[in-house]
Amino acid sequence: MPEAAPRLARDLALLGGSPLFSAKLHVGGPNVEGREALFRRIGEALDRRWLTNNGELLLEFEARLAQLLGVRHALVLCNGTVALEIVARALDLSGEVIVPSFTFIATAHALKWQQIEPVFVEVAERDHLMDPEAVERAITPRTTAILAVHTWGQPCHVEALEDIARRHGLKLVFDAAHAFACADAGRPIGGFGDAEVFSFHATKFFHTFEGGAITTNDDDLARRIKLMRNFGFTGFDNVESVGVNGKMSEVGAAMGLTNLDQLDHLIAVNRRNFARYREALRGLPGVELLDVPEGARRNFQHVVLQVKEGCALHRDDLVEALWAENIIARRYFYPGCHRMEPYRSEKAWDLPITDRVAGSVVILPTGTAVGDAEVDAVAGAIRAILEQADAVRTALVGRPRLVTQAMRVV
Ligand code: T4K
Repeated sequence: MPEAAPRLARDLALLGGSPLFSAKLHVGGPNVEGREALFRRIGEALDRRWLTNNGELLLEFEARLAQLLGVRHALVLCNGTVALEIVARALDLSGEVIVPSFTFIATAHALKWQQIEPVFVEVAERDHLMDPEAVERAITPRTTAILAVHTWGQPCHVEALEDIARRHGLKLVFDAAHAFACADAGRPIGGFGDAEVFSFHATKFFHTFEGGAITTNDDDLARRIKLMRNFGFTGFDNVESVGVNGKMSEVGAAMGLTNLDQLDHLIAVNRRNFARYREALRGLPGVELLDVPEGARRNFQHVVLQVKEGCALHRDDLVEALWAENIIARRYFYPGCHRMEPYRSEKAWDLPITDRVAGSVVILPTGTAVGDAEVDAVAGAIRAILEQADAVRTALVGRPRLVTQAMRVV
């Protein structure tokens, strides 16, 4: 392990040098190990001519997930967002549901899409997790549930939230999109609250191309969810409830099974990258990695750098300089759900801590596309950019911003 990341022996790209990486280094570059096993499983599904709807691979995948997570039911779906919507329906949520604003927009949209009002509350600056006291203050007669997020794979304040939910007669759901294979004091994430929801999107360390899962120990809820993900069908010609198509195909399940075989390896890679970032960035003034407590069971898929007050550069300038190097660091979850439509037009939200956190976070690349050399190069770039803060700031004046110009395909 190096004592400090190497300095860049070249000009920063923003200052006229060529980019450090010749191709873009992404946050969330998918893990693509185990191709032989994947292709074998897909081949078997093709041979069976059974491609979706409770196929053999899906059933095996669900059984292995339930065992791994220590839950009675692990129901796999087409993505995490639809999984959240189906949970909201299956639990009959309505009125208002309390959520953090500092989360991916899908957490809020899944509610809104079901005509439920997300009520945004603050997170704690220390860990970016929803503040239970803020939750309690936000409860009104219209509140039906709390939807908490295990942000960056850290367990929420589960006991405090369970206590609040019990005292106020509210449902409790966890958005565990980041928290696959994580645990809270030895208990796997997956078994808390009424249900937990995972995302297996391609950019997650454990993925099924697109996909998600709902875990629960409630047999009735599991039955309703199973019906809802398949149009409400109970038989070939019988529909028992309103439903949607939330199914995962056998190709997705094949990827899931293959990634389950790789799980320990994928976590080990992330853990190693995280440790190397931590060493390489240690003591660098103005920035700090969000740490993971010793011995905590985490997947280490998010390397969260916080740009502190008094840092030589503004967070956005640092990210801009990294993008110039082809290091596509991300500003998750800037600017916060409360500052995006439709929510920002509906109410003047006052969430100063969320604003501060959303304005300070930089997510760095990790996963199997990243090794020691890449970690050292990214950390070295951060160091060099901060050391040349004045020149970087001057170079950015009047220059079109890469980060805000990068439009999504619509
Ligand atoms: N709740 C929470 C707390 C979540 O974080 C998420 C999803 C959800 C719910 C909803 O779950 P899903 O419905 O997605 O299953 C990404 C992911 O799309 C999203 O799944 C994830 N959270 C969120 C935190 O990050 P974007 O908008 O940054 O994704 P995208 O597709 O633009 O990809 C990010 C970068 O990864 C790209 O710049 C390029 C790279 N990439 C992407 C893909 C798809 C690749 O290199 N290869 C690829 O195949 O949201």
